[in-house]
Amino acid sequence: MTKTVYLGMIADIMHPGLIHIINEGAKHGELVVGLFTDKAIARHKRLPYLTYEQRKNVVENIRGVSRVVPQKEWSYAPNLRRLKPDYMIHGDDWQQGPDRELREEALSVMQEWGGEVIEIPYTKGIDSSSLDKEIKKIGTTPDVRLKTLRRLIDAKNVVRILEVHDGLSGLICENLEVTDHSGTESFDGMWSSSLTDSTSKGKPDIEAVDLTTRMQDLTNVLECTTKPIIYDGDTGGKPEHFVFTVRTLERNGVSAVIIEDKTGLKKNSLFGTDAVQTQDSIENFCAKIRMGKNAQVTKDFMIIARCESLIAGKSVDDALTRCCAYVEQGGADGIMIHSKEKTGEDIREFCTRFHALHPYVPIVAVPTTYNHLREEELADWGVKVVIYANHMLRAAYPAMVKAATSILQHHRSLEANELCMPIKQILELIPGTK
Ligand code: SPV
Ligand code: MG
Repeated sequence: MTKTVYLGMIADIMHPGLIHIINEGAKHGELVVGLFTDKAIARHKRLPYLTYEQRKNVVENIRGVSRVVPQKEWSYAPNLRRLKPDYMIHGDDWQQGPDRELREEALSVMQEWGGEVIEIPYTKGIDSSSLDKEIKKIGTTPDVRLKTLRRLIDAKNVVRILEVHDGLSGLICENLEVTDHSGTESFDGMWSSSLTDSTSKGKPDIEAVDLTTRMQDLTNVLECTTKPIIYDGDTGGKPEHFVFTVRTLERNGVSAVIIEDKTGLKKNSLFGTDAVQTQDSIENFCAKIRMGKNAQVTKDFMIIARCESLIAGKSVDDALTRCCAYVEQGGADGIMIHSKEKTGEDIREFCTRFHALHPYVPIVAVPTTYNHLREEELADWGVKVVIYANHMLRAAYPAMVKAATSILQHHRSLEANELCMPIKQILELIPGTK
């Protein structure tokens, strides 16, 4: 009987190293490729450039591949146990580094039926990680960027978004990674905040900075990043104007706009009931969302309805009634529920109840005041997207004031120097200076 060989692959960027391992695998029998799904990858690495279907299409047309099956977990064990292949093949690079545990597990699982693990020398000089870096340098297209948010929402337990207000904060969101024992953490995308966009221009957060001005600055972010963007659209303005906003954002590759159910002069929500603010009627707001949905060109762009009931001191029931209508009558693609309550209890109640009614509608939360809660806990309540809405600007401002104060106090910058990054470091921060 023909032997079977299992090979797990992401197969995003094809290169000779991958063809080599396919050829080696096929020598031992019928080669089954376990193609990692977006979900399997999302917790461990960035999402592939190609979708699962696109990758599948490429791999099943490579000579030597008998068939392609989805690998839905990061661990090989479930697929190995299901398929019980005679061989599993892998590059010997997993003997070191973070994949060591996967290797141990695969070796012991294969023993359950007397299967064998074949390790072949890793192809030097060409590998997916270095190609990945090269591709990242090229950047992205509006179309690819736009689609990424929906893919992340589908693939991840919780999507982590950071506020950015210029190219530099954009680069932090794009590149920062923190590695600890449980893996590597990074941000999934960016929040273009009305609060920080206005504040960084010395203006109040009252829709005084117009779309054109905000887009000009967002262009700087778009130019040096690839991650998806969620745009804070304030109230969305007049419905007749909102349709143009949707088209502008889409054309620029923004993935989603969030509009809030306020009317009249909008003030920042974190004032709570200290500022007089009026909520729009359910009818009007649904009509505005619908006009936006009808105006969008792509199928992937998202219009997320933001409910201000809890900010306005109203009940969770009121928020639920509104949000259900925004989804059912307005056609909103998601809900953002906002609160400035410190405990997060109102958010917990809203999310658990809304999630039970609409389990597939993504909930967005902005834990600025209830910031003791971790993403995992919010996700347990049904939150899909967590936005850290203002932290880059709030961190930058006190640091700048500190340095400026020191110069005033000492009539020189010697003392401020240690508050600043070294000149060498800032010169090398942005590649391409030299
Ligand atoms: C923003 O970042 O501008 C927001 C979120 O709208 S909040 O400031 O919390 O209202
Ligand atoms: Mg705002």
